[in-house]
This record gives sequence, C-alpha cells and structure tokens, in this order.
Amino acid sequence: MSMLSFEKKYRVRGGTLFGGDLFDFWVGPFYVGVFGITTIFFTLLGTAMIFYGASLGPTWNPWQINIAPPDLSYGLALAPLKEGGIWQVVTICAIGAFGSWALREVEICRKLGIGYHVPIAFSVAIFAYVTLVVIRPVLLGAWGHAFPYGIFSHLDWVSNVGYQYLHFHYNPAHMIAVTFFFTTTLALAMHGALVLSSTNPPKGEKVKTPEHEDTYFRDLIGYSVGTLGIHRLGLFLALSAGFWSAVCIVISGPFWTQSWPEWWTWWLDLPIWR
Ligand code: 07D
Ligand code: 07D
Ligand code: U10
Repeated sequence: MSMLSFEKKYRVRGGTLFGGDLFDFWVGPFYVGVFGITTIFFTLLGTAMIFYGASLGPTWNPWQINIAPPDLSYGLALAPLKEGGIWQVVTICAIGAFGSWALREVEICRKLGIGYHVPIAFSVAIFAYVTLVVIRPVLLGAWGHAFPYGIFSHLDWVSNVGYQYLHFHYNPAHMIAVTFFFTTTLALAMHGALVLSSTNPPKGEKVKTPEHEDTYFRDLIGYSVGTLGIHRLGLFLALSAGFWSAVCIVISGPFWTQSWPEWWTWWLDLPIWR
C-alpha cells in the first residue's frame, strides 16, 4: 500500500504509553506497538479457544456454533474447560483484545497529537460488553448470567432475558437507549445528506460553503447547531445510546427483579390520584 506523504512525515518513534521503543514501528499500513502485539495475542488465543469449543460441539455451522458460559451452579468460580471454562478464557481474551485495541488507539492519538475522542468512544462499547459479561453476572452471583458466544445463541439469550422481565420495552432505561440509537441514525442521515448536498454538487456547479449548511437549517427549523456542533452532538448521542444500554441491562436483575411493566405502578401510586 502506498503511503500518504503526510504518513511519511509523522511515522516517527515516541508517544507510546508502555514499553518505550519496543514494537514502535509499522507493518504495512498498521501501527504495531506493544498493544498491537497484545491485541494479536488475545485475538489468536480467543479465536483458537472458540475453534476448540466448536470442535467439542455438535456443529461447524458458523451460525450455530455456541460457546456457553458455565452453569449457574458454578456461581462465580472457575469452571472446567468443557463446562464453561472455554467461555471464561474467551471472555478474558475478549476483554484483553478490546482493551489492547483501545490502548493502541490512545498511542496513535498521542503520536498524532490529536484528542482521545476515538478511544473514549470505543471504551463506551467495551463498557457495555463488560456490563453484560462481568458486572451484571458478578452482581447476580454467577457467570451463567452472561450471554453465550454464538451468532444465534446470543439472540436467544437476549430474547429469553427480555421475556424474564415480561416486556423489556417497559424498561425505562431501555426506552432512553433505544431513543438515543434512533436519534443517532436520524442525526447521521441528516448530517450525511446535508454535507453531500452542499459539497458534492452536480458537474459544473460550485461547491457551497458551511454558511449554506447553517442557513439551510436556520431556514428550515430556525436554528443551526453548526458544523463542529453536529459532530459533538453525534458523539454525545451515540455514546449515550451505549451508556443507557449498559444501564438498562445492569438494572435488570440486580436492581429490579419484577416485570418491567410493573415498574410503572409508581405512576398509578402517585398521591395526586388518591
Ligand atoms: C457493523 C462493525 C463490524 C462488526 C461486525 C461483527 C463477530 C462475531 C463470532 C461466531 C455493528 C463481527 C462479529 C466477530 C463472530 C463468533 C463466535 C458493528 C459493525 C460485523 N454482538 N446482536 C449481531 C456481537 C450483543 C443483537 C451481528 C458482538 C449483546 C441482536 C454480529 C457482541 C446483545 C442482533 C453481532 C455482541 C446483542 C445482533 C451484527 C459483543 C445486545 C442482530 C453486529 C462482543 C447488544 C444482529 C445474527 C453489528 C444479527 C446482531 C456481534 C453482543 C444483540 C454477529 C461481537 C449480547 C438483537 N451481533 N448483541 O453489525 O444479525 O454490529 O445477529 O458484545 O439482529 Mg450481537
Ligand atoms: C455490547 C457490543 C460491544 C462490542 C465491542 C466490540 C469485535 C471485533 C472484528 C469486525 C452495546 C466487539 C468487536 C468482536 C470484530 C472485526 C474485524 C454494544 C455492545 C466491545 N431492543 N434488549 C438492547 C432494542 C427488545 C433486551 C440494546 C430495540 C425486546 C436485552 C439496545 C428494540 C426484548 C438487552 C436495544 C428492542 C429486548 C437489550 C442493545 C425494538 C427481547 C440487552 C445495544 C425496536 C424480547 C441489550 C447492554 C447495545 C443491552 C439490549 C434496542 C427490543 C431485550 C438499546 C431498538 C423487547 C435483554 N436493546 N429488547 O447494548 O442493553 O449495544 O446491552 O424492539 O442486554 Mg432490546
Ligand atoms: C471516519 C471519519 C472520517 C474518515 C474515515 C473514518 C469514522 C473524518 C477521513 C473511518 C470510517 C470508515 C473507513 C468507514 C467504514 C467503517 C466501518 C463500517 C466500521 C467497521 C469496520 C470494519 C468492519 C473493518 C474492521 C477491520 C479491522 C478491525 C482491521 C483488521 C486488522 C487487523 C486484524 C490487523 C490489526 C493490526 C494490529 C493489531 C497491529 C499489528 C499488526 C501486524 C503485526 C501485521 C498484521 C498481522 C496480522 C493481520 C496477523 C495477525 C492475526 C490477527 C490479528 C487475528 C486475525 C484472526 C483471524 C481468525 C483471521 O470520520 O472522516 O475519513 O475514514
């Protein structure tokens, strides 16, 4: 792959978080770093464990492979490999790989002298995952409460856990998370559409300015959030979606054990109705 001239200039040593110059180089387009090596280590080990788990199971159909967490009876103990231990090793590898990836992002930010927005954003996704496989199971007292690793089996888990609370749509934090997800796609659609409409005109027409973009929304809704502002808003909306997702699942069980429709009885119990 050919290098951008900018890349030639900036690809110098320094800015690492750990290990000094160790692995402080590039392979093709990829920055390596100590955390690139740890990413590859955890990814290869985790993937190998998934293959081992699959070899013990009834199928090689990629849609149906299932690596399940230990039975609830193991509580928070380590389980034998074939009884959920594989899931435990894969989970350690996943957290190791995602964490290493985030730290490699940090090192690249430091080399470039840019903000840490991307690793912070990825950390919210990692936080949602860790909530599902560590924080909530620990609060409930068993690894068996985590989701299984498999394309269809993890969907079954979501459905089963949803119906355990009768109607998961009544979970107020789930409502907030869903609303943030929907708002994120609305915002990205509007932003993508607006930028293309002004900067990618038909042949022969001039590229328009950010003033055109501002004025478009002032004409339409009386206010423009601005060209930098829409990116701040986008990041806020997307991170809020992930954050409220983590909240909606961590309160289900550890902090609310009844059905979610029942939560809303506080409304009927308000003294103003009496
Ligand atoms: C487009 C970036 C690229 C990433 C991709 C995913 C793997 C898994 C591993 C066979 C947006 C790569 C997939 C490496 C292969 C094995 C062992 C990101 C993009 C293309 N899910 N989920 C999917 C994961 C959870 C839910 C698809 C991961 C929770 C529902 C894919 C995790 C809950 C639906 C997938 C995770 C949940 C899916 C597409 C981790 C609540 C779907 C993902 C680590 C969050 C959809 C068959 C995508 C589907 C789907 C991966 C966790 C619910 C297989 C890696 C437990 C309801 N999930 N998921 O595009 O078609 O993400 O499923 O937490 O309908 Mg899931
Ligand atoms: C966890 C993914 C982290 C990913 C990481 C990276 C790799 C590398 C490599 C590609 C959080 C992985 C990277 C593996 C790949 C290469 C090279 C993201 C994570 C770290 N729900 N629901 C949510 C909706 C219902 C239920 C969240 C909608 C039903 C349960 C979101 C509907 C019932 C749980 C959401 C709907 C139910 C959720 C998921 C509609 C089932 C959760 C997004 C329209 C009967 C989960 C933290 C998320 C959650 C969750 C949306 C319906 C149950 C808000 C829109 C009523 C049990 N639901 N849901 O969390 O909060 O992303 O998880 O009906 O656990 Mg729900
Ligand atoms: C944005 C933007 C903007 C831009 C942009 C973007 C946001 C301002 C200026 C960016 C957006 C896009 C490009 C749009 C498309 C993106 C998406 C839809 C998001 C989803 C992305 C994907 C699905 C792609 C995922 C690809 C990945 C993660 C790359 C995979 C790479 C590796 C595995 C190598 C990683 C390198 C490491 C760890 C460093 C060390 C490397 C080496 C030693 C060499 C490589 C060695 C190997 C690969 C072998 C090791 C094996 C591994 C890692 C395990 C593999 C396991 C297997 C089982 C195969 O706002 O505008 O424009 O562009």
